[in-house]
Amino acid sequence: MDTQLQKVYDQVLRRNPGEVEFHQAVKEVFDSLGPVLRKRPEYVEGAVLSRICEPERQIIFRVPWVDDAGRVRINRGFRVEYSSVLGPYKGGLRFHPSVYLGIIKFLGFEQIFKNSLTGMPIGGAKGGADFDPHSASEAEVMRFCQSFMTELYRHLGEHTDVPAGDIGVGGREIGYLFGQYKRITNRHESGVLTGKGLTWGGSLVRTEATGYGVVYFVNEMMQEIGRSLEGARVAVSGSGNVAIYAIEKAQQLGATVVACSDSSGYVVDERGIDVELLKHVKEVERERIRCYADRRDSAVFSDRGSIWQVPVEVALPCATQNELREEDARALVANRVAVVAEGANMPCTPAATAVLQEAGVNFAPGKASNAGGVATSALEMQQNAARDSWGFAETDAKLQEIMHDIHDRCAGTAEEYGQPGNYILGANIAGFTKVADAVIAMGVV
Ligand code: NDP
Ligand code: 2IT
Repeated sequence: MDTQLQKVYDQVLRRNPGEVEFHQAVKEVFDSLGPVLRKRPEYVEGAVLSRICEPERQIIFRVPWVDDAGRVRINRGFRVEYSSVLGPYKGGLRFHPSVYLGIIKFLGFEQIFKNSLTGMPIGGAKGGADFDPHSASEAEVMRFCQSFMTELYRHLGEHTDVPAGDIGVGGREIGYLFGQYKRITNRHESGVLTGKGLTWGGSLVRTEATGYGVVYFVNEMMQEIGRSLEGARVAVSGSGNVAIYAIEKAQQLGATVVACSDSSGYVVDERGIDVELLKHVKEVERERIRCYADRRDSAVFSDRGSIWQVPVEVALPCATQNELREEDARALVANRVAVVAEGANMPCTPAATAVLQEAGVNFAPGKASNAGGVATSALEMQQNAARDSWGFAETDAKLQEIMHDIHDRCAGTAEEYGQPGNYILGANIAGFTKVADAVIAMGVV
């Protein structure tokens, strides 16, 4: 790493002890920025990097609620408002037992550059709680969301901070959160959250957007190397919002998705995943992935080894951070994978990414390939601001255009910096320079 960058990185390590995912996310971006600092000394003089690494505001709060047995339960809630230079703070909420400040900060940091890449006027943020919706009843989830919003509402607003979903926060949770916001403030302020229901300010395509967007991005990458998704074998990890719609779109474009997973294991289905059955098992029944295999003759469940041992041309990690490790990358390379695109945030470990890049695999980092979700959130905000709602085809066309533009921005920047095909470098530099220029323009604030 460049010495200027190393100094700032050392400061990040000192200031944020133990936050390993945050350190990893910062290092991944910094590893790309050496050539930029050589070209633009004003970024060093203006301490732009130190400023970007320090969130504008970090909110940590108690979330008290009462479970079905009448016991008082306490969780910890977070909202890290990272950067508002490009627009209001924007980014999802994650409810998962693994959540702590380091996870929220890594996600918020990534979100700054992702949101910049979308070309939309949105800043970066992330929030959540160490709450596990899987082990809570419907009524408990509602009470938890109400308590969470009872604290968070004072920090939100359509021009201030606009959360959405992430792991463990889907349409159901956004409904409870919006209901409580509306009740406390006495305002039907639809632009305050995205991922809303379609009858109360939600946007068509937002549900599908992240998964569809990943596949639109992969389509662009494959065109670049003279290949196509038609007839390709694909593996998609996870079976949540991002995974389901990545599977749906990949199959619509002629691929066969032969495997998907959850935290309990994975299924291989050589006939191609039946996405309607998968939706039913995961979204209606809220069941484990094994139930998919129980209902489908062609599918086999496994809780040993890894989904990445299944031979595929295209691998889409869409579950969680650091789920695809060095040995997984080696297995994918041995099976001649051509494209790996991150649907989740930071799903590939640095060692895995290095293996893939050294083997010449076309690799897309999440901040580029999964940006379709937040970009469509920004489209939802546009519709809310105009008190309008657009049709599915129109919104989907905008999403496709946005993914095309992000692809070209990353590919073009990589080429400009002498590393054609390096989407990591392209995404980091293109995402960063737009934010850095805005930071400089606004003075020391
Ligand atoms: P969901 O909660 O809908 O689904 C998450 C999926 O990942 C589930 O199948 C879950 O399995 C699995 N998973 C979660 N944690 C783990 C873990 N520790 N180990 C193994 N599997 C795990 O979340 P989303 O689909 O919304 O999010 C998936 C990823 O995509 C996340 O990284 C998120 O940050 C990212 N993302 C989401 C966007 C969105 O719009 N929703 C936008 C951009 C990125 P199980 O049910 O067993 O826990
Ligand atoms: O990681 C992400 O980009 C998201 N979870 C979506 C955020 C949003 O505001 O739509």
